[in-house]
Amino acid sequence: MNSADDRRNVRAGHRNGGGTVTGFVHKGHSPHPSLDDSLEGEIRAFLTDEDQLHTYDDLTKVNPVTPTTVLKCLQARYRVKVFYTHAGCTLVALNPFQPIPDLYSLDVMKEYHCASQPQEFKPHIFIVAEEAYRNVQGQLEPVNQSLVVSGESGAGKTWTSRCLMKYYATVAASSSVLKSQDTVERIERRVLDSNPIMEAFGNACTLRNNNSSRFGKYIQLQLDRCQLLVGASVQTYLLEKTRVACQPANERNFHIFYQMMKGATDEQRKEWKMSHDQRFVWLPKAEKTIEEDCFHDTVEAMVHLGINAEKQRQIFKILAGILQLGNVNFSSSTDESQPCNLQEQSKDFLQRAAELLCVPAEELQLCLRVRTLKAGKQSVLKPCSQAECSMRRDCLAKVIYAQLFEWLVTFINNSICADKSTWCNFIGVLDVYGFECFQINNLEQLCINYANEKLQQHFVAHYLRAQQEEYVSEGLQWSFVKYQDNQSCLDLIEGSPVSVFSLLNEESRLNRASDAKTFKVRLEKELCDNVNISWDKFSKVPHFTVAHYAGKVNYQIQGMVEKNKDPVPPELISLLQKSENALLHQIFTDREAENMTSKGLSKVTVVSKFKNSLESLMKILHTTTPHYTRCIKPNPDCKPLTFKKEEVIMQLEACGIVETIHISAAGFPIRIPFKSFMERYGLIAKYSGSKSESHCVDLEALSDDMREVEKLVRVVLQHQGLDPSRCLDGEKHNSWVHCGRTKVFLTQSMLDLLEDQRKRILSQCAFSIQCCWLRYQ
Ligand code: AOV
Ligand code: MG
Repeated sequence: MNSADDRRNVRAGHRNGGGTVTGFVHKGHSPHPSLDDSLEGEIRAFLTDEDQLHTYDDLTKVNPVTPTTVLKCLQARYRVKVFYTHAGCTLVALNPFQPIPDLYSLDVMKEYHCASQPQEFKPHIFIVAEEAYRNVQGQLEPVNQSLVVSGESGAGKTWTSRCLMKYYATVAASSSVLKSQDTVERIERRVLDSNPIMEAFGNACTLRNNNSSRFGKYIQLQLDRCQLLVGASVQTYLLEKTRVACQPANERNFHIFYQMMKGATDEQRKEWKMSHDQRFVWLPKAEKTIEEDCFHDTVEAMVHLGINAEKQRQIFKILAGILQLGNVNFSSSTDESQPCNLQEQSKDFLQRAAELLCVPAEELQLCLRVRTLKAGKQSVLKPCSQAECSMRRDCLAKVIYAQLFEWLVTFINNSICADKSTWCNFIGVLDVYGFECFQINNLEQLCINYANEKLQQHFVAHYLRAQQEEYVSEGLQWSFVKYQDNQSCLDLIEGSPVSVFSLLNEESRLNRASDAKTFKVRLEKELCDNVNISWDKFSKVPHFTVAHYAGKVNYQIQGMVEKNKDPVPPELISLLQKSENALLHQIFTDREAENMTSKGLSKVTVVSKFKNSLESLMKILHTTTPHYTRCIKPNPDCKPLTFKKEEVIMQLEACGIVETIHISAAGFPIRIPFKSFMERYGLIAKYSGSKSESHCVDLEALSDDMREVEKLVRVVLQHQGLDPSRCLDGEKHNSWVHCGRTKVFLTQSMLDLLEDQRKRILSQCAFSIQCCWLRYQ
């Protein structure tokens, strides 16, 4: 593996956009390049230097920054197996689609963690991790951090989040794990073990990713005063539960079912009524071959988290019951007044499902075939059609699975969450399902893409817009970089008074037989002004097309309203409440479950619930300092080390990476209020020993005044033999520092310079005091 030296930047120069947007990272003494090196050196004729492309660690240094040059640079790096590249404030991570030996080893973690300046090392996800970790303590006050990992499906978000969690479980471990490979302490172990469980239950093989997350996740790693990891809490977002009962062509059900099928002992197989050759309708095989030998790991993780053997038995029996349910089919009834019957070959499956779910078989059958209508105090029984019966069967499976997943998340939280009194800050890691565009897209994709749209907006709002607006309000001369604002797309999806969501909710509330055509007509009529929506007039299937920031997606309207209502027949809930499986009984007797019946859900639709949960997430994100990692999927087929330009350029353009680089390259990533600036660096003016007139600043007399700050900055620059008129000028994009109205804006290089000088003065002072002391003695 590379040595530490090997990992250092090959190219001299500093990472310009490396700081955080708010707050700043303290850095120790660092040799800085001369001004001429770092400014002129960067304005190299980029395209004539093609054989050096792979050495550019930061895309902000590429010149000129265009989608093509950025693409070429990334491609050159990918070719030499360099997968991480800075893009100003963002880290770009290219998916190698094959394990890279030692890239994430303990030694590498140690190097990044122990480095006085990790930023000087080669770009790596551990730099982002370490930066956030150091930022938590903050120079001025502790700040919670968020690591936002984004990218399309299969780009590497979940992989990256796992790396981040492993990093913290190692460097912030309460024991000295850095010294030994073998164990991670209990809490760290448990936090990490939440991953395989949640992935087993919440991930599945899709056309785009063999291990696709079918839920969103925000995990907060809780740190105590000493920055040690003391616990964590997980918030999950909208599990794609439809998958349990309906898998898109060539996709699979959730991993856990396959793990059980493969990993069960003979005894378990007997208990779960699952023979080797049993075929389950809900367990389609995907074309791709997938490793599913993880049953043992999942169980082991469950044990670590405290899910005892009895609870595990209950969980697996429920899952086995769901599989049996999938093989239950109904024959069509000739007489409308009679419920349709179970198909002959389904009887055994229903019997077994009932046994595994511990509910009376007769009652289960009745629930699936007959609807109970309440008219006042009277109940009327109405037979269900064949289609209704199947819908009720699917609904039963979905509601059980979704509730089981919720229960697991709550259990995990109880097991890993630290007492509030023991932790004071957190680092949050966000890993949501990536942007998706299939041939047929449903409400699930609309929600997933909406979540990605929200994150993009957070990025744009927080970073791009905030940065530009702050320049303006602070009086910096700044030529605006145009960026794509996705507000109009969000307005289309979630806005008020009229949007796709509002119309969908209205349709759901009307409670009439859902008709795709009427919904389409309403959409067309009410949203015709929005440029982000369109319709193909000649298409036979009712659909609408949304122009997302990441591309256009066609959504099928059929079934959307019903999915949004997500009704659960109350008979099913009462049946499950009677279950003798203690776990099933418990999860359906909780108060939450009461809201699940059709009555309760008329108030809370799927999209309203999702919108609310995303809004609370956004609120949390806004209170933290964000760090963005953009995962890029270099080819659509998940082939190792294959770089398809068209695929990558689309992703770069979609996420506005070029605009980001422009702003970061030209900008001042570090901003410090005058007062804090003088408090920290005022001593430089006093002790720098420069003969320059401007250094005669009376420390006592310093106020939060721009002129004083400017004077100080001049002293620092002059002391370095640099020309202040060149470096201190907001109008020039290559200046190092600018004084705004209330804050000083700095490049990373300027911050290094200041820190460097401050440190030197402090050590000189310490030395003088020591001499005095010795003389005195
Ligand atoms: P995703 O989370 O972004 O998609 P994953 O993190 O699951 O994507 O990555 C997809 C696959 O790419 C993984 O299963 C790995 O095989 C491989 N991979 C990703 N990053 C790396 C890496 N750094 N080194 C080696 N292999 C990697 V989705 O969850 O579908 O949006 O909903
Ligand atoms: Mg994922």
